[in-house]
Amino acid sequence: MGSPKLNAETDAVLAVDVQRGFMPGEEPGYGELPAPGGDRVAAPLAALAGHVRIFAASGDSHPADHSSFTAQGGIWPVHCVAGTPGARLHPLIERTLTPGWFFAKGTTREADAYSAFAVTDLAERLRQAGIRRLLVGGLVTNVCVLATAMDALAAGFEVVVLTDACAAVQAEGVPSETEALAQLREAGATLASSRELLDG
Ligand code: VGL
Ligand code: ZN
Repeated sequence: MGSPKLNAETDAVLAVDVQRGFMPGEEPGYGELPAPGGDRVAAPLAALAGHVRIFAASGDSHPADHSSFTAQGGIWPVHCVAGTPGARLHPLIERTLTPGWFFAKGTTREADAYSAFAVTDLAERLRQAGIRRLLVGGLVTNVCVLATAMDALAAGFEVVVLTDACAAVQAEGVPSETEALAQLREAGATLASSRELLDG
């Protein structure tokens, strides 16, 4: 297992779906499918930005009749529809993102894509950039962070899951946050807080 010490050359941050729709709040777009504490994950992610070369982000960008929505027989309320406020990244992530490193997913009606690797060239891009380890956080721990971090491990990257930069939802048919983190640890991810990394 790699030490949690930061390496500016070979580490990248991957902010998974830090979008208004997954955060509690009253303003436009917030509260569609809110993870309690979801508005608190942006700051610890952004705090790592000065220590890595690449700050990548993914986001749900669903059509209005996406198959994962309850009206279509799916399990989720309408969330993160492309072009609506709910799909926008948290402003801090928007400002911190490395230009060209945003990856949209869930863009077609039929296919859900919980993992940021599923329908993108993210793995290729990271390899070409010489990235070996991903510092992963975002929303939500037990769905898209889980799927993304699992795929990152399967693709051969080292993975640190940032425990203070994740938030979960409770829903039927998805693992609890505790189960999700246990799965990730068993698959080879390191669990650490952004503080631990920064204090290195
Ligand atoms: C997510 C539920 C539905 C996520 C996306 O980003 O974790 N969760 N779509
Ligand atoms: Zn979604």
